[in-house]
Amino acid sequence: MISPDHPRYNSLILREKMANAYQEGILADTALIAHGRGEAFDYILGENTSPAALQAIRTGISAMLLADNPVISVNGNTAVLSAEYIVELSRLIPASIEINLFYRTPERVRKMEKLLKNAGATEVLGKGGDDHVTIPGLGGPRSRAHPEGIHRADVVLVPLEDGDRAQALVSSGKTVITIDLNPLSRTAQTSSITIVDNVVRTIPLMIKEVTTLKRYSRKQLKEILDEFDNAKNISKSLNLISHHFKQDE
Ligand code: PTJ
Repeated sequence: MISPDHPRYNSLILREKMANAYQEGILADTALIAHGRGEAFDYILGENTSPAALQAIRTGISAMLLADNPVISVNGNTAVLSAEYIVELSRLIPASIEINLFYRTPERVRKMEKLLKNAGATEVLGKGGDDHVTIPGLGGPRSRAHPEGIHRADVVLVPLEDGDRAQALVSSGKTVITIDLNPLSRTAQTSSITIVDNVVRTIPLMIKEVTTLKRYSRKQLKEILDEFDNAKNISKSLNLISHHFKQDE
């Protein structure tokens, strides 16, 4: 039992959630390693959503609202940490939800589907062989795409993605929005819009932003997209990190 008085209470609760989900077979063992790497970056980013991340969130939502076929690609970590918020975001945009696993097993897919349905999802793509189209330039299970989902999508939100897949999605002409605490990861560097923030903070903020931006015209949303420079935005997060290490100067 973790005491709410513990100074690292929120972080410990998330760890417990991840460890339990691993015990239940929802997560691969390496998911815990990925989570730990995320924790380390979050720590040096100050465990806050930065102004740069807020701008990327605003841009990402503009892209999703302008899209013809937006899709949210969900892996184990994202589902365990944010299932209810993912479902809410997909309902508000509206966007399809598609399961895509790096360490794919039929059992994990079934458990992920159950988790997402329990969180309120009515339709979940990417299960039981329905995702039979291959993303060009990518091998293995993560190359799978549903014909009406990721295959057809013009904008894909891929939280905590693997670099090869982000690259392959960009190369196939899609706008790729990622959420990744590591601004140096290949995913962060290759995506179209990189939100350097913790998925647990980002998705609720994205939901808030949808409510605001739904009142905007397509022209205004396009202006937000046009003003955005992903490389510059990532540099702002890197500056934040270097500032953290120079705090005694
Ligand atoms: O469920 P599966 O089988 O699809 O596997 C999912 C993981 C995440 C295990 C798999 O995609 C993987 O190995 O990912 P990587 O290559 O370790 O990348 C994960 C990235 O997400 C790293 O750059 C982490 O810094 C980042 N990250 C970890 N936790 C969070 C995060 N970014 C945002 N929010 C987090 N909570």
